[in-house]
Amino acid sequence: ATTVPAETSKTDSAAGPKFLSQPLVKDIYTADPSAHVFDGKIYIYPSHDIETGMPENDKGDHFAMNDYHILSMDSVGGPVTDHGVALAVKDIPWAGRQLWAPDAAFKNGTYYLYFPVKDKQDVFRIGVATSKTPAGPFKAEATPIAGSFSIDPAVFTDTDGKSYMYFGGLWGGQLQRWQKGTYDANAPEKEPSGDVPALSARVGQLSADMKHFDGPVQDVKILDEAGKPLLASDTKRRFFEGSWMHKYNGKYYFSYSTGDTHLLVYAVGDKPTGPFTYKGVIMEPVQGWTTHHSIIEVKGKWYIFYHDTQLSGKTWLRNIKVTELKRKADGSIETIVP
Ligand code: FUB
Repeated sequence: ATTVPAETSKTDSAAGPKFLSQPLVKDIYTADPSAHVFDGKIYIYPSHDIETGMPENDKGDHFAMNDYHILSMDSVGGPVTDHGVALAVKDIPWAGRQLWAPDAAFKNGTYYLYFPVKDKQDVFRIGVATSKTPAGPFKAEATPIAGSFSIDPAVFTDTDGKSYMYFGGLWGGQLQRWQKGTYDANAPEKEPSGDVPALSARVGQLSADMKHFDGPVQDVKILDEAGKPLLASDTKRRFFEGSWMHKYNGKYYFSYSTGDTHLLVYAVGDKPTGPFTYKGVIMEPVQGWTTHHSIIEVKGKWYIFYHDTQLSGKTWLRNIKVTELKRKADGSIETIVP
């Protein structure tokens, strides 16, 4: 493990804490940060971006990542430790290419790392790997999670101990190819457009061993203020990728990226499986095409982890950041202008 001192951890009264909205690490490129507090420490499970020379296209071929590095911090703004390679494509028996945005969970004395990667037929599936320590290394199961597909797993454990996985992503994430319940290799590369219900994320409850779905996977229903499902034409509000779930004051906040309109938005519901009513924008567009986030509470304050391309200026070489998430008295989230 290597630890990078928090050169940015001092505060300055005019600008506020200097670590906010600055790259958390600079010696590797990182993206898609899924943050959790495990054992009193903050662990971040990001993608590890690399330069491969793959062409940039709407299928995301330029995101050709090979491994994960897990990062940790004792506190937000403190030194960041890079724990080295935690899992690599070569160690996943069924994997082909492209290790995309992961997430992690803790249960039964075990840490679970959930990861999307294309199988040897070039179809995205979601796998799970386990470790006795939060920073790994992780050992992958021999096969993907049965019934999983597409990308961007986000695992949420409710206060009653039940865990749920939210997943899915359009375009390169292949969600549009699963409209009939099986993979359709001939489906268009983009989602249906116009005034038809938008495709949405999926959610499935996880089994007690955290390695299977316990029952069928459902659509995440996101409704407008009139109770109608968001339409495909509503590109500034409809789901694209990058699900996250957090609970605040007994309500379930489902947040996600709108992809080609570059927003992070949220919808609120009364159950972890929805339906959710669209509420607003969490973050305006960042520098770079993608933005992907997680939201956690640390010592009574809420933070959003996200990425942009400040260090490289290149869409496929991103850097993760953190900033504070503020709410109004009614629980609504204040929009962040990065
Ligand atoms: O990192 C590859 C992909 O880019 C992720 O899976 C998406 O959420 C987007 O951030």
